[in-house]
Amino acid sequence: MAVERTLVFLKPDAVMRGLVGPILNRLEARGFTFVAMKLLHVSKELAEKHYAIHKGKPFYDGLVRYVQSGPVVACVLEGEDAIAGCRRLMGATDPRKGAPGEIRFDYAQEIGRNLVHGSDGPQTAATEIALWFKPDELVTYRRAGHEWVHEKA
Ligand code: D4T
Repeated sequence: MAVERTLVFLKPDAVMRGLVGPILNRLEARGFTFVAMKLLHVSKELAEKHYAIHKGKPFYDGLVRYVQSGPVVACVLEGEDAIAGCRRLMGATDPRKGAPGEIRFDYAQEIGRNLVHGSDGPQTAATEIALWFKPDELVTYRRAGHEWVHEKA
């Protein structure tokens, strides 16, 4: 299984509702490593670039407004199968269609307020990491206890 990096950001509802700690804890507790993290207001330009694939869809304008409606916490996480692994922790895009144990099901109720974003593939992850972070904002290190998460460390 490949070691991957993925772009995760906690949307304004996560920050405004005081859910940053609980959500980041789910990702951290599974054993993924934070390679970068920052709190920011998303500019219109960043919002439009990030969601360019959805331009023209009925939910696009609301989505671009939502992501700019308060601070977000953006992170890069690293680990084996981190892209799919983080998305599985987040759960169904529509919280109502998820299941208990998924971040979005446990803490959210609506697709337009679904708390968290995670890259959906290796190419998207590379593009999104480059869009959100400068290379010198990425910090490489090995978490203590790596061998207690990975048998072949
Ligand atoms: P993100 O990109 O936020 O991690 O979500 P997903 O990867 O799980 O889902 P997506 O790209 O299909 O949707 C992006 C974003 O748009 C919102 N959305 C989506 C919405 O508000 N209404 C909708 O009908 C859809 C399909 C939620 C996530």
